[in-house]
Amino acid sequence: MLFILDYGAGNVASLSNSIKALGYSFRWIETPEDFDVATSLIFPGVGAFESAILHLSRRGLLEPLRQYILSGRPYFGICIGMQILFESSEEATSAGLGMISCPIRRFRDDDKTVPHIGWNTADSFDESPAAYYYFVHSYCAPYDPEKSPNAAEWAHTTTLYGQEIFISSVKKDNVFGTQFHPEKSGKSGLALLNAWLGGKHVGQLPSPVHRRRNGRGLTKRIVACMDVRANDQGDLVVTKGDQYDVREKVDPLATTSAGAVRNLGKPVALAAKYYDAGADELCLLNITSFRHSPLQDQPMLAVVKAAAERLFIPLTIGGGIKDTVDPDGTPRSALEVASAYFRAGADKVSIGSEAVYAVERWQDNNRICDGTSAIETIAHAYGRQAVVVSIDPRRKLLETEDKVDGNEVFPDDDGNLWWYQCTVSGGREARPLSVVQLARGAEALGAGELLVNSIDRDGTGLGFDLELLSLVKRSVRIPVVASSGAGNAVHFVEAFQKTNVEAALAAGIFHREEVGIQEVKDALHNADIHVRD
Ligand code: 1PR
Repeated sequence: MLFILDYGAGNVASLSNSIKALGYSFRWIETPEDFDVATSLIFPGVGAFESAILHLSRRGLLEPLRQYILSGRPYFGICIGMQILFESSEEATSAGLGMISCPIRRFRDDDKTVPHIGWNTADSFDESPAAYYYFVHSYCAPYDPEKSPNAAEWAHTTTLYGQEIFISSVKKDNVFGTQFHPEKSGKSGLALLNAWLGGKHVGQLPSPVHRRRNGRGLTKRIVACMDVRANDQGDLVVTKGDQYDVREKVDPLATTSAGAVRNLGKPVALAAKYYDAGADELCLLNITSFRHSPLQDQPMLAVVKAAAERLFIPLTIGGGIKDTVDPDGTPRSALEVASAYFRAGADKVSIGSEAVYAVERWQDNNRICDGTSAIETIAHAYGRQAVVVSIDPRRKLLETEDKVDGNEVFPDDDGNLWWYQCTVSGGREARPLSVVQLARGAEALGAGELLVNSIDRDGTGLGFDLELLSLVKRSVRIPVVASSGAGNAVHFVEAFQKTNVEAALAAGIFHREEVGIQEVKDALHNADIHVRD
């Protein structure tokens, strides 16, 4: 019987969906005795090494896990489930299982953004072609055969990130482990899981024979975004605004009614289409959730669940991640809201308005992180890689009372000075906070990634706001996703070449089928920008 060990952090829904999609059934490890009857075991983990060890120890599962692995029965550890095989981690004071004598270390961030988020190749030591898998982690096992011969003996594949080579999968006897997430790695991930589930885990996967590394490192990511809201009939639809206005303008041909919410399709069907077309990631934003509690929004949770059952790439859900009160007066924390989305199948949550308020409070509090904001509580529970901050800035003419640094102020052609002002509630309210102040504050509070929209460019097709992206990119060390304004494939090339963002997102051109995801990737290939095939 296949068992899965869940230590309560991260999205195990993805793994369970993948296993079910491959036609296998499983049970969850609930008690130490379950290890006795398990004939194979998967331990997936996102989040922190320390909390994994503590959680397993508290539930009395750490020693049974060690005994299970030593018994020779098949084990597959994913991410933290692989790292736990090592002796220790810089992230934690607790020791790991110590089967691989090498410490897990934090990536250096002098030459690259940390966490390492996205698609990279797992380069095998034989001649098999490198496959792309999805990674999300800040700590890794460095590949250094001289310093750690025992670790090198276990190394099954390595991966290049910046100038660092790390062990991206390990294999020895009954034990297999991957730093990447096969359950989030599309078809190549499903194929790997299927091979392991089919019994190819004991010595039948390619053997490590030490060879050159052939990887090119992390790819740039193409993200398809769906803004979701109820239309006037109450159905959840994918909509798309022009500068955030999602209602139809007066239609001279009268084929649609002016004022109606634009309907560009059903969220799950569109999400499935983009997965099949090769999107690297998907994003669903519940754009009117500021009006009510997402926990009451069962249709949206059902959409996330149905999408997660159909897609095996990372899914970000945004909208309404904040402390709320249910209509019956029950208070709900932002962490509870995020947890509901994670349980439904989200891999990351995106926080908009609440991040602005949190950074304002942080600034007023002498930049002290007191652990209470939504960013902090969710990052603490699920890891910072699970927390995206979505920024909705708009250009604003500089006035004497505006408190912005000189390097955030730009002149226009007429000599006027303007800056990027943050907004909340989908652009409805401007706040006295600049985009750089928000980006830096969000990073300090624990965000793992920034989604940088532009109200001025949204839906215009004029291209990404390169000035805005460069400004944010040079202000933080976490990954930045460019959003708003893509009108053709060249706009993506420009964004990557001129601002070095990690990912670029589009909505309208994909929904209206004006540009395809493959067309964007072909243009990037031709410009020698590394993307997943
Ligand atoms: O504030 O935490 O509840 O989150 C609300 C989220 O909903 C935020 O991420 C905010 O950006 C988003 N949102 C709110 N109102 C709108 C709207 O359009 N009226 N969507 C909205 C903004 C922007 C992108 C869009 C890109 C690309 N969405 O998601 O997809 O601009 O579009 P394009 O390629 O067509 O130019 P909270």
